[in-house]
Amino acid sequence: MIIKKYIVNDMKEAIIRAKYELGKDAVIISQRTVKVGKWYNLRKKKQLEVTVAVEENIVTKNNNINSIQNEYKETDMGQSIETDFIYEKASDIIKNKLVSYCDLYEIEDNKLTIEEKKNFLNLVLKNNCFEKKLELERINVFMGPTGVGKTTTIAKIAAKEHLVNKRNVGLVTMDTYRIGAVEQLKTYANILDAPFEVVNSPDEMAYKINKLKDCDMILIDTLGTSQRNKGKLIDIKDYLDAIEGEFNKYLVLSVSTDKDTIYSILDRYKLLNYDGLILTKFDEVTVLTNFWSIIENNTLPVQYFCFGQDVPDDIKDATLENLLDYIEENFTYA
Ligand SMILES: Nc1nc2c(ncn2[C@@H]2O[C@H](COP(=O)(O)OP(=O)(O)OP(=O)(O)O)[C@@H](O)[C@H]2O)c(=O)[nH]1
Ligand SMILES: [Mg+2]
Repeated sequence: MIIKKYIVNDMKEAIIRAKYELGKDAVIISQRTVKVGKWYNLRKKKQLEVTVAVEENIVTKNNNINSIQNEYKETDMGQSIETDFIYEKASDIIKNKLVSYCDLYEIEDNKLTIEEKKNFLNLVLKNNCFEKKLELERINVFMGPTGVGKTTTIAKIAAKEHLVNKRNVGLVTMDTYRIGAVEQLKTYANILDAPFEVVNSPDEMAYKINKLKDCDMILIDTLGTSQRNKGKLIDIKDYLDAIEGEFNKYLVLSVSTDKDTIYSILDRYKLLNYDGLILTKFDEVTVLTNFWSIIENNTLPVQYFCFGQDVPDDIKDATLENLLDYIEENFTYA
């Protein structure tokens, strides 16, 4: 068996070169993307490493490049091979949009090149929630279902703002409901040497925030609550209504939550008028189904995404560039 690797621009080039050098019986046994810059940067194309094998006794070097190119067109080899990883992982809705796009331009779906599919995906995502960003307000509230990572995310943002942007960050919690919740945020406040306040009732809100008047940035933690518990959502609303001035409200969602539940959270939490999203737990999922369903059903800005428990490292700005890099690096071929 002869095994050979080719670094090529696309599968078509690999097939042509393999058939030229190893003969028509050469078979592709694997392909992987090799990092040469970033693929969505049109000037720096990413390359494919394609591994090809052929039985030693049937290597028949074919010098007629035209006949190979014709043969490529006639076979379905190019189409049967896994095309583009991120496109493959995209949801049916996004793929259907691709089909409509092809109809619009009268091109057949399977005739689009990998690069065109990537550009299309880029376009779909760009029209969506990653291109928008909320103006950072001085006061920021984090809300969402239990255990999605609200408090941990606050600690990550506080640490980054404190260490990198040298901001004087104040931390506030109104979660006096869950045992240990106050201590959890207080521990992070102590580590950062950040001022920390506990708000026990809506009446205390304005006063406690005023105590942090020297802070450039205030991050407020809320108690986690099921989207189905309207009573608790209304309790949180009472606290939020007591905040004076402008502030941002982030809904924190885990991409490990199933998509029907995500729809319901996006819907029921509207009661609290969230302005943007933070997505957590990318490291916990093996498929991106829930992630796609979030971006298909949300037009509000996604501000950050989180991919682990480490404070402050496992958070990034949810730019399209950062997200696609993360997806590409961390979700391996099926
Ligand atoms: N794997 C993973 N774990 C995370 C991530 N973010 C937070 N966690 C973990 O999830 C658990 C819950 O995190 P918390 O920050 O306490 O979640 P919360 O939303 O504040 O929870 P409640 O206040 O109880 O509603 C902790 O074990 C965190 O370390 C993430 O992006 N990935
Ligand atoms: Mg919490």
